[in-house]
Amino acid sequence: RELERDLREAVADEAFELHYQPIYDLSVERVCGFEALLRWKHPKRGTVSPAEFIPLAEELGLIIPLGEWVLRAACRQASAWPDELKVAVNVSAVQFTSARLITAVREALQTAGLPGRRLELEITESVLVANPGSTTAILHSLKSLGVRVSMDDFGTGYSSLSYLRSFPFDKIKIDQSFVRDLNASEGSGYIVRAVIGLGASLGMTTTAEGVETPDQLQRLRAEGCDEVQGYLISRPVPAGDLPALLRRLN
Ligand code: G
Ligand code: G
Ligand code: MN
Ligand code: NA
Repeated sequence: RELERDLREAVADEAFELHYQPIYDLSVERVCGFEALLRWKHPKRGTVSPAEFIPLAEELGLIIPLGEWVLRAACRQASAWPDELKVAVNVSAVQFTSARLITAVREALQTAGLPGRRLELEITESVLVANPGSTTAILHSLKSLGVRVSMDDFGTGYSSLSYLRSFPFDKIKIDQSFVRDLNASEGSGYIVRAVIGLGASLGMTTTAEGVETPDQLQRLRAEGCDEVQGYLISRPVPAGDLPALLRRLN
């Protein structure tokens, strides 16, 4: 397939770019970090979404070099930001269980001179479902590097509650589907409230994703959510736009 050949070439040429979406801390009303979101600048198709090419990269075994490129690029770019800003990187299932993960994270931090506490790794529930046995050891190895770990897209997978109890997550990212319905459906409001309460009880930070309207933001504030992320604050932007974005938001 054509896309397959192009992706192999793109990984070899590192023809990717990271965009960054701010994560906003409601307790201090400031940006506390950015989530790195991968973009492929395809010569003919334009920008291709990771939702399309990550599954293909996993299938072709390209996710390891690609994921390591993301880690290196994110750590290098974050090392130029003010010290209070963290960078969050998404880790796919295949990358999470690869034998190289811990080494790759350690090397990316070292090469960039970035302290581990400034890196957050986002892992989805589906990753845990696929590898419950090895997960605890991997998470502890990451945490021994000072890195924080977040459960991404919380509420969309399976066995969420037992996973929260069993695994040492620092943060819960409430899936955008619950935030979208926050003011339209009573049920979503109850779920968001329950997850924020659960996070607080377990000593985990809660971040609401996909915040698009002032009403949603107001509700999340009222419920005591720690952090928000979404188009209302900002869409993901190229690294060069971050200084102006920080001036506008902080
Ligand atoms: O940025 P966007 O909304 O297009 O992202 C689509 C999906 O791709 C999301 O699920 C997001 O988590 C995932 N994604 C974005 N960047 C990366 C990345 O660097 N690595 C992995 N594994 N997934 C990513
Ligand atoms: O799976 P993950 O949560 O990592 O994916 C983040 C995805 O959500 C990215 O593709 C990002 O572009 C997208 N996103 C971020 N903020 C919003 C938002 O406010 N609304 C919508 N619809 N998507 C968003
Ligand atoms: Mn994410
Ligand atoms: Na998410």
